[in-house]
Amino acid sequence: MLKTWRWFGHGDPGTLPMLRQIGVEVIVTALHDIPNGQVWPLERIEALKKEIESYGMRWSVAESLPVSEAIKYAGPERDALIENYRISLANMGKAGVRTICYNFMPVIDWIRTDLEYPCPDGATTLFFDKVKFAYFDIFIIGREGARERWDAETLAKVDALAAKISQDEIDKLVYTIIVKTQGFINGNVKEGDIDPVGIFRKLLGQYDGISKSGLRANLKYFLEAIMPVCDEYGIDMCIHPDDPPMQVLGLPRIVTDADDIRWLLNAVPDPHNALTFCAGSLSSGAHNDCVAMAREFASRTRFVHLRSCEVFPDGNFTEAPHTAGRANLVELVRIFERRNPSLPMRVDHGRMMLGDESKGYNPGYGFHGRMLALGQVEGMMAAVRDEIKQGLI
Ligand code: DNO
Repeated sequence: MLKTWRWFGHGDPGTLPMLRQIGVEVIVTALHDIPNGQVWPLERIEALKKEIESYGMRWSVAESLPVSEAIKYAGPERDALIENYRISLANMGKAGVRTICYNFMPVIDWIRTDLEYPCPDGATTLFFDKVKFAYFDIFIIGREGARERWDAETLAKVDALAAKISQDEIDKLVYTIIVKTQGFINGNVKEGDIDPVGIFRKLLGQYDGISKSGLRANLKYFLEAIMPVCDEYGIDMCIHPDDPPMQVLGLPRIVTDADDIRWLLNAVPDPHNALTFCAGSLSSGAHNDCVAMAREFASRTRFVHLRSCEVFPDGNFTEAPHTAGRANLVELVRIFERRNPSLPMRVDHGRMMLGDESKGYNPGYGFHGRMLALGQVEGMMAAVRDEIKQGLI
């Protein structure tokens, strides 16, 4: 697979010269300053592409070209937004950036409750605490019917937490769940927004009455509208699985397991309707067998995210080292490397370590932790290529 790296542009403390030194071949990035829903102009795409090439790397994957909420909930401005999306796609195609990672998660993208969870060795990692998240759902958002979503054991722990949680801890939880993790990926709530909870509640309201099948229909509508452009320019639309792969806050999520992915690939059978195989998101659901899923969906996978989660019996989960956890990255490398050695692959959610904590990296996207992970995956790839060469697999 090709070694790619998610780079957040000129504000990213990890610079293009640094990435070149660690053997990155392909940059994964986006025009992060363009507001969600607006067209990505051809000149801007070409200028960024040229700049990346001047450092000896290529830009061939965009993550993300974000899908506006009104496309997901089928608001009145849906067709105008899809038209803008089609123009952006055509511009990407003209510039030769032909792998697009996107997601169809309503309101909220990836969810964690702790961004600096201490590891025993002194590094920090990302963590999802089910009780804290249920507290957020019931007491902070105050969603109608939220208590029915959670089991009795969790509810008892949530009530115990509610009796002792401080205002600072509440503020931190809000900031983590709806600002810090969302802002840097073109989320709906950004740093500096006043009343993030109010904005968030309003967004949730837009999905009232939208079930799983309703959201599926909206995804199908969107894909059918953009596939002609993808066919014309050879663009792969690679959907990112939901992270974590479960229903949250009363919202439907539709890329959570093998059935969902099967549905999606069959509903729009065009080969450009493809998958980002995010081993981390999929492995954070105890119901998912990542190796079986990779075998089944490798032929429609056009982009790979390698990381691995550890899921605990109480439903909490965390990022495991890339050599451990339930995703089984070694076997995934075997599957994808045999299928297509030039598949773009990036490591994801490294630990924060060795001073990266103070440099302003986005959570999960520090330099040293991802560099370590890339080294580990590179070792797996070298061993697997050798297995292939020797005819062992
Ligand atoms: C988080 C990321 C996601 C991902 C988007 C893709 O670290 O994996 O935010 O980039 O969902 O659209």
